[in-house]
Amino acid sequence: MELQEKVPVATFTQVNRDMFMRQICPERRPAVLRGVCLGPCLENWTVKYLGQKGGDKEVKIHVSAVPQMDFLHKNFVYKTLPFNEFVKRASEKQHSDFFLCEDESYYLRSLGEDVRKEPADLSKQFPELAEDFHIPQFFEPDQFFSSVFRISSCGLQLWTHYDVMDNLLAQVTGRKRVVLYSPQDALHLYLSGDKSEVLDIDCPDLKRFPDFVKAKRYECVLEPGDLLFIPALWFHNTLALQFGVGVNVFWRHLPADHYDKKDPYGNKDPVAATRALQALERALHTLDELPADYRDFYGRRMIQRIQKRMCCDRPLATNTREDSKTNLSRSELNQPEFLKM
Ligand SMILES: O=C(O)CCC(=O)C(=O)O
Repeated sequence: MELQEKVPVATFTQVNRDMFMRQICPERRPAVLRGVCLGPCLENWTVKYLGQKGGDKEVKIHVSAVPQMDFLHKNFVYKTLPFNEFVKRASEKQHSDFFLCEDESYYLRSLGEDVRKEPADLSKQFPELAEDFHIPQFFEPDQFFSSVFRISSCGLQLWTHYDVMDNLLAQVTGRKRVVLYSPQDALHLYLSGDKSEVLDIDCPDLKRFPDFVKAKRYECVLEPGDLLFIPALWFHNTLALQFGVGVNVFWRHLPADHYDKKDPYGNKDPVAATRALQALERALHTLDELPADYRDFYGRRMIQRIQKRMCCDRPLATNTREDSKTNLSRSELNQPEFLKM
């Protein structure tokens, strides 16, 4: 059986703004940054302290009976709890108060005040805790988009997805495994919107997802105090090895007008990409005017056109090995999965 290629994520120490801007960010590859000052949160953020300072502010959380959250079959429910009660429950394995079962798993992705309009901002939703967390100044203040609490029960696994902004994921307490896939492996991940349908990345169903083995698996384990740079469009899947508290900071690395203005989560595709995808849908709809064999033939010509354009239009700072992957082989081109995309 073909095995998935595995690569450790590069680790950097003593990173300052200059090094990040010159050496790390332009590479457009994930990187673990060790030893960056994150402030007193590293010592302070015990369960008790988080509960005291975060108080009983209501938070909307994901709760599931099993630790692997499945967005396809929605095996989780959204519930609301006071923040202090949520942190207590997320930190314990067995619960005396629960929604689904005694050993249910919890996950918080904090939201803005007006969930539909405002991105999450720790300094607004949790001002006292925000004082403890020093956002690394690796981008200009006007590029800042959001700061988001990521608090998970031990064992909680979040599905593989991408975001459209650059991201620093700070692991404040607890250890977390993160697996990442390059945007250039998008065709091997069986996407449904911004998420991969391959839920069990450690034991994938290769009958359903035979091309998944072709995706190169980048992996790291974040320790408390580590930052993970997740460049925009890189797919990531997280697994909390312990109860853990993280904060991720998104910033706009493209000019502001590329981003959808109504996007509190930072995961709507850039406006030009949305327009292009809509145009593709219209083009496919137009092909429906033709008989099946003509649709197939002109569909293939369209694929070829896109493929030629992609080969001339290579992303900056990718190595030749990865570049060779963007050139789809003839057999990949003939696969129905590709035709469906
Ligand atoms: O840390 C997590 O649980 C998920 C992080 C994530 O999805 C992100 O930073 O975009």
